[in-house]
Amino acid sequence: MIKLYGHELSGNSYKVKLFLSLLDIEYEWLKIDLLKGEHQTPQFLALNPFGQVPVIVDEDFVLADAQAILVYLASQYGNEQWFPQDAKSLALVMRWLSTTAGEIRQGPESARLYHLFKVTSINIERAKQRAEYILNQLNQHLSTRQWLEFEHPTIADVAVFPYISLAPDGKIDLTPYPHVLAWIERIKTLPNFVEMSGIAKPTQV
Ligand SMILES: N[C@@H](CCC(=O)N[C@@H](CS)C(=O)NCC(=O)O)C(=O)O
Repeated sequence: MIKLYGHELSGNSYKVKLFLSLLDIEYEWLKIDLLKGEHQTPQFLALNPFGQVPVIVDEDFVLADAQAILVYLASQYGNEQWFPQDAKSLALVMRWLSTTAGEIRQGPESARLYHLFKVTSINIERAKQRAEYILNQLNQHLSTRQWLEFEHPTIADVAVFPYISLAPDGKIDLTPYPHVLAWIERIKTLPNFVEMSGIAKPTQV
C-alpha cells in the first residue's frame, strides 16, 4: 500500500490526499508533525533531504514534491484524462504545475504562512499583491471554461485548487473572483472529494 507522509494543515500534503481519493486508491497516512520539527529528524531526511512534506513511498519508490507526486500517480494509476500525454496537452498541464511553484506559492500560499503560521519574515504586502495578480489571471482564464484545461479536470486543477481555496486563511478575500469561486465549487462536486481544515465539502441542500 502507498504510504503518504504529510501534515493535516499542509496544502501540499492535501493535494496528494485529494488526488489519491479522487483515484480511489487506498493509502496509509503517516503524520509528520511539522510543528514539532519531525521533518528534520534523520529518519525523515533520509526520505526527503529537503525536509518537506509531502512524500510518498510506493513499494521501493520514494518521491517528494506534491506536483511530482501528482504526475507519478496520474501516470501510474490514473486514466489518461488526468494527465494527457500528447506534447501540447502535457505542456498545458505542466504550465499550471509550474504556476503552483511560482505565482501561487509567492502569493496566497505565502500570505497563509504569514497569517496562519506567523512566518513574519514573509513580505506580506508583496504576497498580497502576488495573490491578487494570480487570482485576477485565474478569474479571467476561468471566465470562458469549466476547468483549467480541456473539458474535464486534470492534475492541473488538483494542483492549483488547494492554495487558491485556502486563500482566506491568508486574509485574501475571494469574493471579487466569481469564476474562481464557481470552479472551487465544481471541484468539490467531484466523486470522492475530501476536505481539509479550511476547505469544506459543499453544504447538502
Ligand atoms: N515543492 C514542495 C514544497 C513542499 C512544502 O513546502 N512543504 C511544506 C508544507 S506545505 C513543508 O514541509 N515545510 C517545512 C519546511 O519547509 O521546513 C511541494 O510542492 O511539495
